[in-house]
Amino acid sequence: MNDVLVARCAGRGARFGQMSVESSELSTAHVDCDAFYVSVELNRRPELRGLPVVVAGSGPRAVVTTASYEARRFGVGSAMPAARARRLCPQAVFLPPDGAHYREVSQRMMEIVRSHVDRVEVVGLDEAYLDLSDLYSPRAAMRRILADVAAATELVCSVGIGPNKLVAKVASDAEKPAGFVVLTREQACARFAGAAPGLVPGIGPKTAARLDTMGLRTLRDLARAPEQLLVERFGPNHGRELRRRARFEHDGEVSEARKVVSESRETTFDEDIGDPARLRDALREMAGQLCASLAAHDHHGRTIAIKVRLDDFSTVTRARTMAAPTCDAEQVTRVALALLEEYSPPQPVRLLGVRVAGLASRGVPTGGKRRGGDPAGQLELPV
Ligand code: TTP
Ligand code: MG
Repeated sequence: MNDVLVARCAGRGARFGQMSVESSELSTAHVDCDAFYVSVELNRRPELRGLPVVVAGSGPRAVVTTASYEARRFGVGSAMPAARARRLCPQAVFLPPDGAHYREVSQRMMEIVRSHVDRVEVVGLDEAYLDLSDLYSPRAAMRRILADVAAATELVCSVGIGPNKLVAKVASDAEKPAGFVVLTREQACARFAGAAPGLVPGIGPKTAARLDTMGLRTLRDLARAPEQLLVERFGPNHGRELRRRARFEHDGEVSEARKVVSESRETTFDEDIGDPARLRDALREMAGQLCASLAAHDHHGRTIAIKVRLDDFSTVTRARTMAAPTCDAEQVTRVALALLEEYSPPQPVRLLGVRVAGLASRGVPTGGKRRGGDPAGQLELPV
């Protein structure tokens, strides 16, 4: 306990005049560690500080989990094949991932956050939403939390504070590393008006591409688009939701445990594919990306499924349930390939997808999605 906690005001509003305005406008924070895996590694290998450091597996299909900001300057980034990262930055120090250790550090971090704030929604190993609405001074509380996290774990985090989760999420990403960005909804609209719609979680690349063809290239364009137009193109729910998101309107609560049911990746090919080898390659790649994302969220699922849409649009799914939950790329790939072989598509394939369902997390509650939306895939509950 500390003085921020002690300073909570029960009947917020009446007594604290100015404070009540601040509290109601700044009810939500999003906190996300900077270069999480790398930062954890550097804490036990301080001699590597300041160097380009990449955490990646070692097999031929290994991908980068994360890169230090020094390595990012060379263009190295998450989910990139490790071989490409080595070409871009040969001088980087490559370290193998140590998931168990990252989970342990994550738990320590979240315990500290929870010691300050009652309602915390953990949405990944290194990120969480915090309900600040009971706090006397949200900014001071967040500074204190950051200091306590740094003291206990040596981790540096970026923070966004706003009136809802959407503003908080985008704000925390806006000035990484060590960002501390506080925005009202109106300020968020103004600040990100010129950004592409895909900046906002929940607007994925396919939607962004469709918006682009409609001439809606910025959040400002989207926020000002006639609702009727969006409803016609995207249907009533999605159409209205897009416009709301572009206006940074969001009423999702910070909830302590949300159930994310499944996560998937799927691709519609530019041309239908009949060649089994090409289908296998595509499936391998998607399974790798999916598992990287599952691992990043500490999500493990028992059911592995594939989806195949043929050239006549008929669609089949095939699934298999494992004895234990997994996010292991090798296992998911092996099962997905076996399911594909068993089905053996009788016609050229238009769309291929892979899904891991029955998700749960080890150590931290299940939660939401990655920054900037869920780039290639579908996560069942957005933000
Ligand atoms: P992020 O918070 O997305 O990334 P980061 O913490 O490395 O960098 P920053 O927030 O400063 O931009 O993800 C948290 C961890 O999840 C990351 O350190 C490694 C893991 N991860 C993967 O394993 N694969 C991925 O594709 C991504 C994006 C992250
Ligand atoms: Mg992070």
